[in-house]
Amino acid sequence: MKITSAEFVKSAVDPSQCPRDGLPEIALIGRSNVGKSSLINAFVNRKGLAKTSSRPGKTCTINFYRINNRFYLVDLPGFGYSSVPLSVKKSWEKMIEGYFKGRASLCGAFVILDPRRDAGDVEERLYGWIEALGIPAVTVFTKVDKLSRNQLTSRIAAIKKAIPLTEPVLFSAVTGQGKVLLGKKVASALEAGYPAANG
Ligand SMILES: Nc1nc2c(ncn2[C@@H]2O[C@H](COP(=O)(O)OP(=O)(O)OP(=O)(O)O)[C@@H](O)[C@H]2O)c(=O)[nH]1
Ligand SMILES: [Mg+2]
Repeated sequence: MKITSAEFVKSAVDPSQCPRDGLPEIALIGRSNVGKSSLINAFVNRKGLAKTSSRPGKTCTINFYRINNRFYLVDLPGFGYSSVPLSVKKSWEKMIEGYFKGRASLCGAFVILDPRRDAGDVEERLYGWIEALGIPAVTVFTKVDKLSRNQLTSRIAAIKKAIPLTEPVLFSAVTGQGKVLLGKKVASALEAGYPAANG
């Protein structure tokens, strides 16, 4: 997918603040610090468009990036960041769940996983929401530059035992690996359009 434009449009903390122009959108979801914001920057070739940090908990609102004037990539706060107070964590989770369950323009959701970390209850819940919406779930393993080929293969095999994965994208924001495949997944989610169940 050729990226011709990428712009930050707005941040939202509840559904009423989300864009209403009806463009289709694809959300990036996963635990804190896995590299959701970095993936957006790498994918659209714009360092610093989405704010990133080596400390988890950087993204704390629902952020809309309009790509090619045709669709949104939506950056979400991470799940399971243990250093924020429980009340904040709960409010982020509620915000994300509210967004997910009420967003008619959602065409796809990319679950972002760090292959070095085990997947579990959090991811199971996320895949459950996505399935309930009838939108495609795409699994992306990020930071693959941090592992050897063998390490990566065995980590993915281990994670597959916990959650069923179909053809994950292997991605690195550092080397750019996986950008072409990610573009294809974006294009096919957009092509499939909105699920009937979702308006
Ligand atoms: N080596 C390597 N580092 C990465 C990659 N992607 C992200 N990082 C680093 O991982 C850290 C977290 O990246 P973010 O993009 O801020 O992660 P996030 O998932 O948006 O985090 P929250 O907003 O806190 O949920 C930063 O220090 C990034 O530089 C990658 O592909 N390779
Ligand atoms: Mg982020």
